Amino acid sequence: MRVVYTPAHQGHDPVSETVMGRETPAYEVPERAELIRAALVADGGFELVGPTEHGLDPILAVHDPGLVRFLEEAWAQAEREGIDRGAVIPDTWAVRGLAEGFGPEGMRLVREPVAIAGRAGFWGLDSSTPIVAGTYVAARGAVDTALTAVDLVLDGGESTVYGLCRPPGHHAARSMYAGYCFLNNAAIAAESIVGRTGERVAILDLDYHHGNGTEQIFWRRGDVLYVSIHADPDRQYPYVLGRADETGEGPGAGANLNLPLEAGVDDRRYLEVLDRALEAIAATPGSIVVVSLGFDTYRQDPICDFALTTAVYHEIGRRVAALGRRLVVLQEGGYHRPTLGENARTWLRGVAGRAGEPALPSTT
Ligand code: SP5
Ligand code: ZN
Repeated sequence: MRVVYTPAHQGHDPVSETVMGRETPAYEVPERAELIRAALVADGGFELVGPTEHGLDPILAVHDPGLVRFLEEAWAQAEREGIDRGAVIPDTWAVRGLAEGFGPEGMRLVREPVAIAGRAGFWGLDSSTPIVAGTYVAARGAVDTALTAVDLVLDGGESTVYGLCRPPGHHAARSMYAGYCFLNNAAIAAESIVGRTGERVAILDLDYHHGNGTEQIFWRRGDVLYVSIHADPDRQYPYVLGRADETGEGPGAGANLNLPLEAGVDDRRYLEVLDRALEAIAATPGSIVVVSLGFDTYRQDPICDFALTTAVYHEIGRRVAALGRRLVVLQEGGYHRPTLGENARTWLRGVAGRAGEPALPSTT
């Protein structure tokens, strides 16, 4: 199986993030992708390839040019302003209440601030998504990784390709970075597949958190089905979206399926809900599924509360592959570093067992 990987992610190396006002060591760190890469290389059944550059057009098909310009400029501006720490983390956000009461003028008055602290709070959602010197180059590398995985599936005849994207993407909305995500790799990949094939595409989001960015980007779109299994936002990030009654609007009505879950979800419960998600996908036309894959559903994840085991990832991969569709699998979250490599390897081995999939050399 082909794995798309680039060392460009290493430049996004935040030391800390701010959680409820407290500075804590960053969870989303370069070691994550390196551990996954090492586990797949050691397995012997995976072939690493570098991404090709796809430029800005596929990004601007999904994101506001203002967000992209901000991400590109942020670090240099922070340095010019003499920021005395290694990361941009805002403390003032452009929240809903600012524009309230001005009438239709409101959103024109609330314009992009000038200072870096203000700009970061205007484009960002939260205090746990630091921007550092290498963030923009890393985020662009993750998008190229996703788009190269798409190329290998559409033009390269591969039935499954894994894009080892880092930073992750599913919290990034059209004009907002959030939740360790800057550009929405899965949304950009799905949009590109729709544009190139004219087919409907399904996105299956298996990260522990709801992919609010992906949901928003395709909310009014009937050609992209978004299906997500995640922690109930009543108790977990992103708190404001991810409820079961969010089903899409306009042409997208019925093309959004949220499956929010309680704490403590175990293997059995998860597989039961996964089957519902897979039924929804099977009922929708199309031959390609983009998987937003997170391992923060693992029982020992430091910031999450599901109880999945390593073994179930093989079964999840197997059931997703049993859809019989081509798969563009893109890495999202997962923060328990000691098991990250093995969990990813196990999931992808679950896929690789299917009929028609080129067999991987067996492990001894
Ligand atoms: C891609 C992805 O998985 N992003 C997740 C972003 C979560 N950010 C919020 C961090 C808040 C952590 N709360 C910690 C609670 C520990 N008990
Ligand atoms: Zn997550």
